[in-house]
Amino acid sequence: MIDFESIEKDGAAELSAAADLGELEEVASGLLGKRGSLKAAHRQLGALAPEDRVGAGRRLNEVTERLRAQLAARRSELEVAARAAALRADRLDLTEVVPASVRLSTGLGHLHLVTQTRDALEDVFVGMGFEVAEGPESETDWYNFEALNIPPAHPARGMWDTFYLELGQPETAVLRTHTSPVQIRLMERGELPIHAVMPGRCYRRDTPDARHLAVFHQVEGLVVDEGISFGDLAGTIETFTTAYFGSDIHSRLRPAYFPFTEPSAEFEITCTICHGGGCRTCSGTGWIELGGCGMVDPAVFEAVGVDPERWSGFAFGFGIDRCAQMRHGISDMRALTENDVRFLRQF
Ligand code: FA5
Repeated sequence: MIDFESIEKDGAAELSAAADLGELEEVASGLLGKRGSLKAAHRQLGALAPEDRVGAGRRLNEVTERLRAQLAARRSELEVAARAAALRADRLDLTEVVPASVRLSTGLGHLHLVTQTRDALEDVFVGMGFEVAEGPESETDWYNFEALNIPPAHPARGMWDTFYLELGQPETAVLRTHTSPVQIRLMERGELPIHAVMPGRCYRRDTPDARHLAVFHQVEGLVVDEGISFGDLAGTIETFTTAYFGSDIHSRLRPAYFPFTEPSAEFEITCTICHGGGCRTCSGTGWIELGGCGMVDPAVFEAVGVDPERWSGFAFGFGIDRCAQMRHGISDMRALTENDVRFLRQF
C-alpha cells in the first residue's frame, strides 16, 4: 500500500516550514521533482493490483493537487515577505537631519557648477533690473526658427545643427537649439516694455570638444522699450561681463550675422586659460566667444505684432557653461559633464 497520508502530511509540513523562497523551491523539487516522493508514489502505482490501481491513482492526483495549491499559497506569502524586507532595507529616512560637521567631513552633495553659475548670472542681471523668465525645451519650428526670421531652407539653419523630435509632421518639433524662442514667447504676450533674461538648457548636434557640448545652457536677454539704442546693448554687455568676470577681463564686440537681429555682433572676452596669449581652448586666438547679440530685427517685431515705429529693442544670448569654464579656468568643457567628483568637489 502507498502511505498517502504520510506523503501529504510530511510534504505539507515541509512547505510551511520553508523560511524563504530559496528553501521553498528546494522543498518543491524534493516533493514534485523527478526524484520526489510524489513521483516515487506514481512509480509504485504500477506494482498495485489492477482493482486497487484506479482508486490509488485518483488519491495520488488529489494529494498532488492539494500540495501544489499549498506550494502556490506559500510562494506568494514568501514573495510578499521578501518584497516587504527589500523595501525595509531600501528605506531612506528623509527627515534625518545631518549635522553640519558630518556634512563637511563626508562631503555630501552640493549644486553643480553650471547651476551655481546660472544662479550667479541671474543675480547679476536681477541687480541690473532684469526679470527672469523661462520657456520650454521642446519647441515648434515656428518659435525656434520661423518667428526668428529663419524660414525653412534658410542657410542660417545650418548654424544650429538641430535635433528633431518625432512628433506631428516631420521637422516641426525640435529640441530648442538656443534660448531665443523664449524672446518670441515673451513678446507674444504683448506686455511691453520688456527687460528680461531667460536662462535654460539647449541642444545641438555639435561634436563635444573643449568649448562645445551637445547639451548646454544659455542665458537669453531681451529689452524692448522706447528709444533703445545699440549703445544700451553695448553698455549692458560691458556691465555684466565686468560684474561677473571682474574688471581685469576685457570684452569686445565684433560684427556678426544673426537673422533675428540687425545689426548683429558677437561678444568675446580674453581667454582666461592663456590670458590672451593663445592656447588650445581658444584655438590660439586669445579670445573666447561668449555669445551673440544685436538690435531686434523689425521682421521679428512683425511676427509677434509689436509696433516697430514705437518700440525698439536689443537681444543677446550667451553660454552659461562657457562662462563657468572661463571664470574657473577649465581648459576642457567636457569635464563639466563627466561627473568626476574629484573635479566637481572643487567648486
Ligand atoms: C545663438 O545661439 C543666438 N541665439 C544668440 C543670439 C541671441 C544672437 C540673441 C543675437 C540675439 P550662437 O550659436 O553663437 O548664437 O551661440 C551663442 C553662445 O552659446 C556661444 O557663443 C556659446 O557661448 C554658447 N554655445 C553655443 N553652442 C554651444 C555648445 N555646443 N556648447 C556649449 N556652448 C555653446
